[in-house]
Amino acid sequence: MTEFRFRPALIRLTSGQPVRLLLVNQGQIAHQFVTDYLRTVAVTVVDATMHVESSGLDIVRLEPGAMASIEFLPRSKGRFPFACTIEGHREAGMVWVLEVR
Ligand SMILES: [Cu+2]
Repeated sequence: MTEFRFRPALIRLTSGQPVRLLLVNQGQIAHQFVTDYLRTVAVTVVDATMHVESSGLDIVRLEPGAMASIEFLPRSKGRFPFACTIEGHREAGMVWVLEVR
């Protein structure tokens, strides 16, 4: 994450294969996204201050310089768009797509 991009803007996963996404905010301000896809999926979140196993994840927010990993097993197939939900960031191009095949 940076101003105002997600890189890569497209992440391809295979259904049934566990993944770990490493998120890094390389920008100067906070960024976040709402994780509709993970709302009802078992997720492990690890960052500098916590290691949490959860039955679902609503939002990921990273302060500047922060890093977090999220581990989950993708099941639902399709193309799932995400955007930074801080005001104006989506409009500035801060979007990405999760593609699960
Ligand atoms: Cu943002």
